[in-house]
Amino acid sequence: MNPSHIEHIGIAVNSLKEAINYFEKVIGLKCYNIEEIPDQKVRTAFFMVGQTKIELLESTDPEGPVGKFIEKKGEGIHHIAFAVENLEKQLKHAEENGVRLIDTNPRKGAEGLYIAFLHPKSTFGVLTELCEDRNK
Ligand code: CMX
Repeated sequence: MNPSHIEHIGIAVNSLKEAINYFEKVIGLKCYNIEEIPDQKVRTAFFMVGQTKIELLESTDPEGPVGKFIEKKGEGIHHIAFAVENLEKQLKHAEENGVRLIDTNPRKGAEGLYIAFLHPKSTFGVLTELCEDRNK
């Protein structure tokens, strides 16, 4: 797939407000965007570290993916996202190599990126996201 970098690391949190406060006051990063993604049932907050973002995820619905994750495992790292080109081709490549796809087609995610998830049961327990920036 030749990812160019880690696009972001997603962290599931109970309270966006409290987690933003920690990342700003203690780590010293600036939150530059807060965005609600209704179809993912999350509110997100973004910080930049070099080329990589930290994406905080607060659930807006206990039945959503992040709500269920926190219920089962508690707060913590939820997923890792790689920046790739030609997302359709990368999904085909993953599938041909026996990886279970959550999204068979790219869809619009946060910050206008095209995204698709690979199932953690076929990626060594790590929910994996592929992201393509088509505005580059
Ligand atoms: N990382 C690792 N394992 C995970 C996981 C995660 N983030 N989320 C769920 N799992 C595991 C569960 O622990 C469970 O394992 P066991 O069967 O061993 O108990 C298994 O996957 C099934 O979990 P579940 O709670 O029954 O949840 P579902 O199968 O309904 O959904 C998943 C799991 C990954 C398919 C779903 O969360 C999903 O589609 N995620 C992709 C979308 C997403 O996460 N969106 C939020 C972020 C949006 C954004 O960044 O923009």
